[in-house]
Amino acid sequence: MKDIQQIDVEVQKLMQTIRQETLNKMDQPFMVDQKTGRKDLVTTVDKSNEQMLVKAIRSIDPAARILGEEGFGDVIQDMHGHVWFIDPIDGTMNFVMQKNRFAVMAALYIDGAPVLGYILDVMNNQLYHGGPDFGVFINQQKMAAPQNKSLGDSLIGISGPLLIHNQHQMQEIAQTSRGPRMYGSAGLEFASVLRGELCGYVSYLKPWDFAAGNVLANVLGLAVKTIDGAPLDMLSSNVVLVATERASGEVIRLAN
Ligand code: 2AM
Ligand code: CA
Ligand code: CA
Ligand code: CA
Repeated sequence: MKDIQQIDVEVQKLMQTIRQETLNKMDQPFMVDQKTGRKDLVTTVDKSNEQMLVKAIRSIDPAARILGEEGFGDVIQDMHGHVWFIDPIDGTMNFVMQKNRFAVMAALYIDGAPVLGYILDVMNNQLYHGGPDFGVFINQQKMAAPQNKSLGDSLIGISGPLLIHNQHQMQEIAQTSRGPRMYGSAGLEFASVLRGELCGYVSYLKPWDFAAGNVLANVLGLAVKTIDGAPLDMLSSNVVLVATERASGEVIRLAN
């Protein structure tokens, strides 16, 4: 069997191929469909990216079982063995409305343990990648752990629905911070927390939205939990909080 480092090198290359494909497809007409309504979209680019990713990951890692947002992977009911999570376009609304501020994500867990994570910021050509064996990199540059900032001295990412409906006291949490931010791509919001630009990010997310970010955040010493302070369930939706240790405690206290 291939070792993790070999898989990592090949998936880094794959992400560059996907980036080129995505840029090419963006320049041509593509179809946009509604999933559950006008705020929940899927495009032909989401679907073809996922089909490409599934095919390539199966050839790179024959042991892979794959959970993809658009359903071209496998049905996953347990975390046994090599489980991949893929999000072919994260921030589809931004992709459609702005052609900017979206990501492609993939992550590998082995027997439930986080092993590899990839967040590709397509328009900025920045690949956040790594794992517990390697550290975290932006392209070839190693990232340092962000400072342990407090909520009161920081910006915080909060998803639109949580803030608008004031779920989990999000308006009080936003008031306590220096200001809320809302980027519309879970992957890019995780990346901003990795960089120390946000002290945290909170949103209701599916496994493919948080799998890659969780791998990278753990390596950099950030806390990733549910808003109740519980461990994430990798096979269901969670209100996810990724934050510095300090901000994580503060947000969980205010939210509950
Ligand atoms: P997506 O674009 O891959 O669907 C902001 O919408 C962020 O939340 C995006 O990262 C988006 O991922 C994610 N998200 C999760 N569930 C969503 C939903 N039901 N509708 C829209 N976005 C959702
Ligand atoms: Ca979606
Ligand atoms: Ca997503
Ligand atoms: Ca998606």
